[in-house]
Amino acid sequence: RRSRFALLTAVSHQLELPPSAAFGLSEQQDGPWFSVQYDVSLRQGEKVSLSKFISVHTSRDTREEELRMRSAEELRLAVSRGFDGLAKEQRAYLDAFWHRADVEIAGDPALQQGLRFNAFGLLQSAGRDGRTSMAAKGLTGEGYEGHYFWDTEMYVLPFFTFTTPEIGRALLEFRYRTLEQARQRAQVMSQRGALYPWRTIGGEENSAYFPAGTAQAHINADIAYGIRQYVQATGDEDFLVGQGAEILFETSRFWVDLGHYNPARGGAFCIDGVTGPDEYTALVNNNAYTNLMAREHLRYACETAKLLRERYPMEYARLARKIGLTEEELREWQRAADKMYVPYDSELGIYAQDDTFLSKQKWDFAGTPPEKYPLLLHYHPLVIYRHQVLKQADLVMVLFLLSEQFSTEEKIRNYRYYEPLTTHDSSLSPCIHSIVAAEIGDLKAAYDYFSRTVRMDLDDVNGNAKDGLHTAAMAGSWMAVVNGFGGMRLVGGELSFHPVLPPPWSSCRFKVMYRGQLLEVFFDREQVVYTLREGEGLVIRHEGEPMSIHSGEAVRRTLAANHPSSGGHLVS
Ligand code: IFM
Repeated sequence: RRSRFALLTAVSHQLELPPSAAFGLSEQQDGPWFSVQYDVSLRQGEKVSLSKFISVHTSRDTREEELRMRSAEELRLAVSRGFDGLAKEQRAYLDAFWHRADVEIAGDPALQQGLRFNAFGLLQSAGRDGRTSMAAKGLTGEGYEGHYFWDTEMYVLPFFTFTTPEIGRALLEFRYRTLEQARQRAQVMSQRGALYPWRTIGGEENSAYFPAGTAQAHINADIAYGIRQYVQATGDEDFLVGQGAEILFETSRFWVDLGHYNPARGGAFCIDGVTGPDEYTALVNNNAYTNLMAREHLRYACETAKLLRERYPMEYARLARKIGLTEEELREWQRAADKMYVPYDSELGIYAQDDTFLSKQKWDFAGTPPEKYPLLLHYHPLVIYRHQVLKQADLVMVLFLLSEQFSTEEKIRNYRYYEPLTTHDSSLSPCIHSIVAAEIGDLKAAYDYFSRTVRMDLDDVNGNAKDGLHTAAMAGSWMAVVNGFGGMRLVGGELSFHPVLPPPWSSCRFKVMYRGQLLEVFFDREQVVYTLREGEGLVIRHEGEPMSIHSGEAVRRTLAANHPSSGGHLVS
């Protein structure tokens, strides 16, 4: 009533009867309930079939006064195509989807089923019109009130970027459409630029509990990361020039205004009073994930400004005028990035999750019985915040996202420190641990974490599937195969692979779209075969070695026996 959002659902029935069958129809209305009853007399062996055609229209696409007319037309069209015609169209659509998105694993039917269930669920729930996104629970339940989170850019978007890029673009367009609300939000927070809401439907901030809500400013950097990945994977500079750049610039302004050059840290750029991805640690200074991702964000904004200035000077001038962008600001973004503070503990040889995390008391895991998990349902947040305990991947996540910035030894040390402190009380956590575990050669952990993710909803692993599916984990299961076992990374626009097969499987096959070309990756224990299914040719890296693949060509490589990941052993 308040939003004046109107929705109209219309139904048309097509009843097919034997010519001689007697037939009666009655319609009833009881308050808001409307029903239609058909009475048909049949002889044994005769059959009756009822096709139900349903249309759904909203005032977002059609003016409210025209909804009835529009629905009637749509229904007429649907009935004229008939069930078979519509099913054929749907099949063609889904065949095209599976052709690019299917992942096949041989030797594990239950996990195979989970992967397909997840891909299909993602497709069903993703917004495609640039005005809607992907709710944390998709369209499947009322958990999180239908809100969109960072789950979209960091989990769901990669799946679409690499399989169905047109949906990837639509998800990012949603952020452009809601940029104005993000600008207003930054103002409310007394900052310049734009701050995207932690949870939203229409673009406004809908978080009630700010320590694990608005304080998660990393969402700005997550969106920037999603834009970069999408643009590098698709080559869609049209999106970057027309929409992405404005998002990147406005959100960069927020960072330089939020942070400060701290004399107590040798003049390094510090970001205080934020919450990182781990929601069991709140309102901290210098969350390493946030600072590393903000640094990347600022760098990419500077690169984008340079690209636009050189290649799209008119569009750049127009945008700079529109948002009042100055050269001085660009220098400031670069300076903040160059001087970004990243907390590091040289004694432990690891990154500190934030300025105070490592000095806190460790959570008493041995004294916490299984029924006390998830911790958030049994302990006051303040109790949890005082301890070294994680709800979900935080520093471990950035080891994957900015993989090229850490050595294998660093990854191992950091993973070994944070993994035992992580409860995985968030469904967003196991898939990320699976990916990093695969990279450092702990195949058993990688496989266990993957198994926990891939059937999360089919087996109701977290006991809350009644509230809706876990879309981030669903997309995370795709990432665990492609980025984890397939070892795919996109660095500087270059696609690389480092496949390793977990012991229970006999082979794995997936495809990725890259700059309009479709690459198939098949690997078993001995070899990997890269085949360019669509496209003229591309250059990728296999275990660091550059290789060209031409149209229709299959290139084979023996899998290296001495890499930490291929032997399943662990470098310590
Ligand atoms: O966005 C996530 C968050 O990281 C953990 N709690 C649930 C949110 C929605 O899935």
